[in-house]
Amino acid sequence: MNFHFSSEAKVALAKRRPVVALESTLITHGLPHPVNLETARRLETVVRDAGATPVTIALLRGEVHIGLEAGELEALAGATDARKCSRRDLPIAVAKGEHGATTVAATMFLAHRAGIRVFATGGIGGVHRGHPFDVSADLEELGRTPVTVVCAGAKAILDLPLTLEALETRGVCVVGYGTDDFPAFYSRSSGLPVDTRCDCPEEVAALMRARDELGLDAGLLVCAPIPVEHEVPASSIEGAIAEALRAAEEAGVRGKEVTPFLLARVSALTERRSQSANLALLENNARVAAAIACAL
Ligand code: PSU
Ligand code: MN
Repeated sequence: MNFHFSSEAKVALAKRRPVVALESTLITHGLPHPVNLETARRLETVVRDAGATPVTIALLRGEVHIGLEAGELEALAGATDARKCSRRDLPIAVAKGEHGATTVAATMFLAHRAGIRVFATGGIGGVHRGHPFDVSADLEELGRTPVTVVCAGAKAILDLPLTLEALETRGVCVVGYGTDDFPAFYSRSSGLPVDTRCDCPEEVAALMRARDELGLDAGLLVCAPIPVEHEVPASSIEGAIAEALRAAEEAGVRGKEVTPFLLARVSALTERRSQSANLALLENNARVAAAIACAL
């Protein structure tokens, strides 16, 4: 299948320059318009300023795009009909000629196929609270695709201890970037330990090299805590999360709708405090990912 490459992506990949993949589900399903467009542009700028090339991945009219031109990014952010695409949804969007927004799992898969090794997102999916069989396909993908994913931990709406167990089962090494604790998205620590700590991009590059030399093909999960000035203490957000979870149960929300529903509820309940934290950690992750791409 032919992939469309943005002009910037084409040059950067051909010249083997540092490249950072960015996902698109957070644009269409994670943030409201027009904050989503501003954020998507801002993340691309942050990556460029850090010396790497941003490559936002999405499907437009059923075609895989590795990097979006400015007008394409704007169209995606304004689209109300984009399908949230995890791995299993990709063939559906392609066959039906739909716009598709890629989750962490689908973005990893496509980035890997395009030869991109580093990817920045907000928080990965994981095991849902009270629903231990609702396990995000992000975790499966991390177990089978050698892309380094920079995140602020798993989203706080999830069961974090079970999410770490599921990552261990899948052979995914969880790195704390400048921390010994697994971050909890809106707050810097979940109180749970990571597998190892890296304090600079070169240390992450060394882990990736060792993984490759061993012939392992799992992804690496690099967890950078939200910058301290933007942190929302777990104690002040836990009430909103509990209420959002109750609302989801009551409304019978299931499957791929669960995560967008919970994120929107928590954002509304915290009067957007969670949303501004979300933006701050996304920017931070883009910066860390660019530094890792440059160190490779
Ligand atoms: N992190 C955010 N906002 C989001 C997501 C992550 O800050 O919208 C998205 C990612 O694309 C992630 C997806 O892959 O939610 C997980 O969805 P699910 O739990 O249905 O696998
Ligand atoms: Mn799910």
